[in-house]
Amino acid sequence: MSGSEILVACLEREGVDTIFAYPGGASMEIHQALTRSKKIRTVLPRHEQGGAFAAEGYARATGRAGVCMATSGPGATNLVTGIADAYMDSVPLVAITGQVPQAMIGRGAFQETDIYGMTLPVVKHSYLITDINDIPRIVQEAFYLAQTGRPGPVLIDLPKNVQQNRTQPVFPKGPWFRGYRPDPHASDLELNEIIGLIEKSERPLLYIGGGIITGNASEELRRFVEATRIPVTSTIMGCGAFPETHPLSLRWLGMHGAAFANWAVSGEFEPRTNPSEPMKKIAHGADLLLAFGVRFDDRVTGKVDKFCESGTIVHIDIDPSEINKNKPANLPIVSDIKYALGRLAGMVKERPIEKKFTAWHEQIAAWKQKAPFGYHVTDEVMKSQHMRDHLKGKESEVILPQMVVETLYELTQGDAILTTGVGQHQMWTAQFYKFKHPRQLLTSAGLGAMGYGYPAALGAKVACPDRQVVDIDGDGSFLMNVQELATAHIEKIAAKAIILNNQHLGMVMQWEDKFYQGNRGHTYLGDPGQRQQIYPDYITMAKSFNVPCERVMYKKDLRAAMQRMLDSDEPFVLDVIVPYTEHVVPFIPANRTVADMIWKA
Ligand SMILES: Cc1ncc(C[n+]2csc(CCOP(=O)(O)OP(=O)(O)O)c2C)c(N)n1
Ligand SMILES: [Mg+2]
Repeated sequence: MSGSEILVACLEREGVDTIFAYPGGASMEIHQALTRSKKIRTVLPRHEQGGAFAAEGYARATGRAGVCMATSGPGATNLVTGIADAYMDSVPLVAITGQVPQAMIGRGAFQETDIYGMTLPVVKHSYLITDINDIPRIVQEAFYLAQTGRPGPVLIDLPKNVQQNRTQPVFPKGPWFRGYRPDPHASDLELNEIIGLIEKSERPLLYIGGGIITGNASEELRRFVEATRIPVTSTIMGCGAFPETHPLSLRWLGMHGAAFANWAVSGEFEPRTNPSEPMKKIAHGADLLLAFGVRFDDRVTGKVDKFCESGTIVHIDIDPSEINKNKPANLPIVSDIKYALGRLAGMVKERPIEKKFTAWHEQIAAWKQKAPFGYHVTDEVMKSQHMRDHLKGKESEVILPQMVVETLYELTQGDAILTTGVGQHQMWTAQFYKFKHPRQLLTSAGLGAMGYGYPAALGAKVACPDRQVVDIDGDGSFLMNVQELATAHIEKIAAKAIILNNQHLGMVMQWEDKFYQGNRGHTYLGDPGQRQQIYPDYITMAKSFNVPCERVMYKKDLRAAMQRMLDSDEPFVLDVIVPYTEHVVPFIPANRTVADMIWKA
């Protein structure tokens, strides 16, 4: 067999059913072998970045490694953003790149790039294969590493001569690495310590993240929560790990998270406008923070030393390098979270927690009442250029972006898989859709990569063809990978896209309004000479891809148009025109505290 055929046989042995691959001189040998595979569907994205994001969408929706492939040089570098994204959000991804023949490496050969070196800081592991006999072992290791422990991206760089060499492959039994223990278990001593802390606590709170989802620990978490009555807030990565419709859910926290979740962590303070004023506490936050499968990201913590300043912190993570990285923990535990939560749930069932935390639950209920996620048509919207340009005489028909997400939530009964781009629309998606299950919100959280939404939706739809998969996107983000409409149409992947089209790079514009007196620094996406026009025209653009698209400007048309989109068994774009004047609230400015939170809608 040739090296390429061996590679494809190895992918089949790993159970790969789909690969997102864009060919070129250094990888076409592998494409030739893929044409002969009966088990693997090769999807041709229209840009390697789209392929990498699609593979990630597949992986996030299923938990199984997504696979993407590109040729050497520019093909490989086009994968880098996707690889970095998978690294930041711990997504299992196997990225395969063709490389120039070994004899040409280091000679500045045509389309030679040191992709191994270039991706070193953003991979869990990487390989440059130099011997055809290593292919079976390396592919097996790559999948094992990508999918076990804390998942992440693994790169395999395969020179063309190795693809062309021939040998009789020997497939090894199982991967084994000295020192790699992907399944650490907390001791009973440590877990008992947690139970002791809960017994002593008056205001315990769970702060959970993507680790619960990648660790498949949602069921164990629910058992633990229902046995202890400890309220739960999550990161954006953790949305759906615990049902957001559950009475003990505090939705998600952080820069644009729920005010009540942020207060529950750090306490409620008198609002201040100047960060040099002292912080005056109104109500206590958590005295015990159970940080499970989280990494104290700055978008969650704000000024990190003020984050849960007066609480005891228990931090459980599978990755020892997360412990004490951003925030010191009083009780750090390295463990698989599924094991730890399952064991904890068992322990509290045998020896129930005596505390009822009644006062704490009442405080949280009051906070929820005081500051729910909300919006209304403000004066600013009424007086905006948007109204003059598009809604003159029909002002009451204006569609706010939040309404669109709420309508989608109703029409899909909260059961769709959603992807997003990056920006305001991403935050509103997370705020106004309540996620009931893990793997329902697929979003570029850590890297914040615009252009993620639609290709990720394609990957998720390929993996879950019977689910409704909807990308809620921004006009800026959607345009960054708009070419994937071709992939959707040609491959018959019926992923839907809703563009919350505000004609602006809305999130940057929000910061301009807050911190730069509204001075626009290249954040307008429309045609300045013709502001009444919607630019670019997604209807004609989608038409050229043979993808149906409707534009919605008036509230009265929204629901029916969205239903048509949902009912379609083809890809579909819904271009919803919304005002640019909306700001995402709550908002804790970067590196500030809960006392600086703007939360009134
Ligand atoms: C690839 C990339 N480039 C730049 C940014 C910086 N950025 C963050 S949000 C944003 C605006 C996004 O605009 P849009 O997609 O229209 O979403 P909106 O905020 O308007 O909802 C920008 C430019 C980014 N996150 N990713
Ligand atoms: Mg926008």
